[in-house]
Amino acid sequence: MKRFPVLAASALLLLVGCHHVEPYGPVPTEQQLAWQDMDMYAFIHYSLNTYTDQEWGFGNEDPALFNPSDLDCRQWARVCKQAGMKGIIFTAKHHCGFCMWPSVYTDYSVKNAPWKDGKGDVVYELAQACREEGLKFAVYLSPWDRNYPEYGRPEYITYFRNQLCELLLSYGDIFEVWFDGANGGDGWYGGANETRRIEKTYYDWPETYKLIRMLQPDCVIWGDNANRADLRWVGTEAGYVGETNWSTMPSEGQADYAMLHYGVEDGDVWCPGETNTSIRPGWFYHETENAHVKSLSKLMDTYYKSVGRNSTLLLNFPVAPNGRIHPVDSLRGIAFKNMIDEVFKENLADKARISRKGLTTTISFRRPTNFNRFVAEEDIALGQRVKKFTLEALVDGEWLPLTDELAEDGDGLTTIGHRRIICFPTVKASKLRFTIVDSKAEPVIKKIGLYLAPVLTADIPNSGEKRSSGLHIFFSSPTQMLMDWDSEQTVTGFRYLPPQDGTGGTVTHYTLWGSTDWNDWTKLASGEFSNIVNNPIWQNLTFPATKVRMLKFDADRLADGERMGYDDIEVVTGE
Ligand code: FUL
Repeated sequence: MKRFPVLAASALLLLVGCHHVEPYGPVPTEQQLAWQDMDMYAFIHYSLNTYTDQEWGFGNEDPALFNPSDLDCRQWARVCKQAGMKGIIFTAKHHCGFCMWPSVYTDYSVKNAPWKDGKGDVVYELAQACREEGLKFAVYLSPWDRNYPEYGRPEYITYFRNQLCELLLSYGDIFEVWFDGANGGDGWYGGANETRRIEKTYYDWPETYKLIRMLQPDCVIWGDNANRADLRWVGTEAGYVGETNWSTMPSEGQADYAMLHYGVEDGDVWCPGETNTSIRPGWFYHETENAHVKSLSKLMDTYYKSVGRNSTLLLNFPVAPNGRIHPVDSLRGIAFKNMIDEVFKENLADKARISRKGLTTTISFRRPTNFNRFVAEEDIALGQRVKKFTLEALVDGEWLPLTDELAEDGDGLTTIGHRRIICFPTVKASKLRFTIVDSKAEPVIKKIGLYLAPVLTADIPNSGEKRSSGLHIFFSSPTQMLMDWDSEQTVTGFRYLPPQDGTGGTVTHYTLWGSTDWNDWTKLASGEFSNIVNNPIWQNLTFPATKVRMLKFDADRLADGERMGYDDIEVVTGE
């Protein structure tokens, strides 16, 4: 493969001269490249556990428990799309063995549940919904099955592969298969109710991988066993990978935490890390966790420590017992996406002069400019090359070194890979100097960027649920408030009480929108709150009765401050 450097508007190729560049070391396959470009995609955990309030089902839970009142895969897909996810990986079968599709190989599935009189197929409905929303679709098929009588014996491997074939042949394109590492132990096993241990070679993964490659050639395989798959676990479910994250690994052998978390610099195969975590403490829904959905700042931290560290982010949204993603999770997910857009909306380097001398690139501004995020991307199709770089900002005539404030160790300015985001406190500088000081081969940088993230990567005061009136309120940007009921309401009015304590953020000009699906928004009202500054009393908006599930209140102009403030909000519902 030969590549020629191309110079695009916000892209800069940093090379020693302009010539053919040969790939160096292990490089990604087309499938791994396409996967890496997805950046963020969702996990959805939903099974009988949702109805037993468990994380791991034993395998003897009654299928009669599966009878959601309002299961709506389109709602899941819409929420995930609005949250910036490019695809969904669904727990088609979790460790309990209950199949969310009507597998012909077992009775332990939706076909024996009351939902849709046993005629339903959640995998099918979700695959369809993903297609409609332009999302990719993938499956989690637990290798450990605590229900199946033959688990631990050779017969189970045939059963497992048969199920895999059903999933890979009946639901269109599958972008990833996820084989969880939890394996063997106690379980129901068809009534045996015992502990079963398995050998490391029990699953014979190479054969299963061949099957997947044959049936779904574009699919990537996630696995954390000794037979290297296409993607690796990052050693934790807490949502971060090492700041030094190599996409290479040894082709064989069990990997320890350090290898998973940091990759292996001299590994002989390309095996990038996927960072998986849940938007709330558990993978499955538990009502008791409704107040513990991750905050916006926690989610941003997760983003910087995954997508910003040469990884992807697989973010889990559990489905609640009614069959829908809970409004707190959906609002938080959408706020997360809006905040990412806000942070990266303007590459300040686009407006600056960029010069290069050797392996140093200098970005020069006409006048001192505030920034606090640096982004660099290698052309990983040619391999991951950069080992170490430095960043310096020219502030008042003095070069100050910048370091990664999120790094656990050292300055954090190590390898780059697909994308590296470096966060540091805001500097007002006339120049930024980026120097590659160590590289395995000549570096091929395809993009650099400088951004100014709003101070708000912390949470906005007053956000969160407003339980008293049943409203779930969340800010998706400093000037946008979202409300979600997750059930249809007829709204006829909206009331806004500006801040009463002089903290600022009074909205003078507004637009109020309503929607039933997060996609199509109807303008309900817009205009100016007259005399609100001098007389900050309740402001009342009335409009024709409209059916909505969610409202969006935009502050088009604020009297003071940069973030919307409010003392109270009320929505008038009813015909
Ligand atoms: C874990 C499993 O045991 C959890 O239940 C969950 O599915 C998570 C994604 O992987 O190891």
